[in-house]
Amino acid sequence: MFKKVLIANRGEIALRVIRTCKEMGIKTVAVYSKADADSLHVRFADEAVCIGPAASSESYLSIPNIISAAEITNADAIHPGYGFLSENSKFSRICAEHGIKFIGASADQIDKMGDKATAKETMKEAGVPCVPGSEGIMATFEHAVKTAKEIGYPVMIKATAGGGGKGMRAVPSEDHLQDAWDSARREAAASFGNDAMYMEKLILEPRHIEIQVVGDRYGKACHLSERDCSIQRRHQKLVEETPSPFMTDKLRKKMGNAAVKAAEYIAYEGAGTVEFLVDKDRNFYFMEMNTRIQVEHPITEQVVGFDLIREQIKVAAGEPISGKNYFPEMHSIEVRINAEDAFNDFRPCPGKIVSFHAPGGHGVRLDTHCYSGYIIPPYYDSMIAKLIVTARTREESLEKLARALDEFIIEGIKTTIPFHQQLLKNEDFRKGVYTTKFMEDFELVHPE
Ligand code: MV4
Repeated sequence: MFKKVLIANRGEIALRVIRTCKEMGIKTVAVYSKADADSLHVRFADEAVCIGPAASSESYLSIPNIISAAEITNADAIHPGYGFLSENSKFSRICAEHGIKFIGASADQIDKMGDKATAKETMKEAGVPCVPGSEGIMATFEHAVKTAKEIGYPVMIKATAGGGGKGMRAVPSEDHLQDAWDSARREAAASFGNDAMYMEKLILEPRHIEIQVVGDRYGKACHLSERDCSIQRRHQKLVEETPSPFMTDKLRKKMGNAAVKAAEYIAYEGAGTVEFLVDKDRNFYFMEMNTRIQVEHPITEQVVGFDLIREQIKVAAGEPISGKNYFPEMHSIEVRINAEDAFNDFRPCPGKIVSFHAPGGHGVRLDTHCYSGYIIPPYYDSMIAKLIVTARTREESLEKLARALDEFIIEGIKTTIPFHQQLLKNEDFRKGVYTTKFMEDFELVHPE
């Protein structure tokens, strides 16, 4: 087992990893930017190294600075958390070259899944259901016209370097194809320096349902059931829950088996997530595979009863997995509390938290790095807490969530708590009837 793990991240996930390391008797090293000197991850780690100025590009994204910090402190592994360098194949490779275990996917696996057209072709080979579409990249506009004719409109063109919605266009008919093609390529070139495109049949009003998987270095993988992440706004998830209100036992088995097949086909090592689109008839299609621990992992931990960070560390250290799949026995829901003004287009609101009181009680978990007096810096993302509630049924979870949101006090900045309180009153949400289109139609009432 590792003796010392460096956490190449900040905020709640850095704290989350430190907590598990402590429980496992592993020493921890925090890294921090000048803007994060007063952060709790710095305080709770055994050692802390300043790795640069506030800008992420010169601190949390600086590979030389982080590798130096690991070498100076003699860390034998690095946990990258989510975001930042967690899916950076160059970083994974450099860690390996320095004899530091990267607690995440290998460089090859990151590259394979990071290029979406390659990922899709790989999954087709593995026998995982995929949306009908082009075979790999379309080199020319003429090729796109021909492919769209074959699969039938509406279609979607997607940047192979994309993900998170950038370089992606829904195309209702042929007369829109030229504009969509030009603008998607321009956006992809500007965002990723890669304008290669592939095409799929457009799935109307899909649900986003993902399967958590864990694989070991002996080629074995298992799944830990699903998370429904359909409540999103501009590709930012707002709420996640498990089980999905749309799930059936039969579909869970099918999707779980497909996700395990996906992971085993690429000999996936570590914790990963296979994302699917699910249509109204419960057909499911591979969308992307995330080769990192995700923000919403706690709801899975709550319903299957184990610590996913511990699993990541164990498989990274070479332990085999049990090979058993896990099915939820409880219901868990997470809401992301962001420092944003929900009534002003979710505009970020960094600043000082004057007063902070965390909700608690039975079935309530709060993953956060915030406290009274903490100043949220403007340089990083605006998520400040994850409120996770768990109960025997969805109805009880919703009751608990309303109660926990009511006792959550954050003063000094605007947060998305009022948004979540209104969401909980929405009839469709309460019934569990929602798709990825939900937020487009949701009308927030401005408080007077
Ligand atoms: C789609 C789709 C409909 N049909 N693909 C959005 C992010 C990127 N990872 C894939 N996405 C989508 N791909 C086909 N063939 C609809 C979306 C989509 C979406 C997916 C999941 C969650 C929210 C979404 C919001 C808009 C569009």
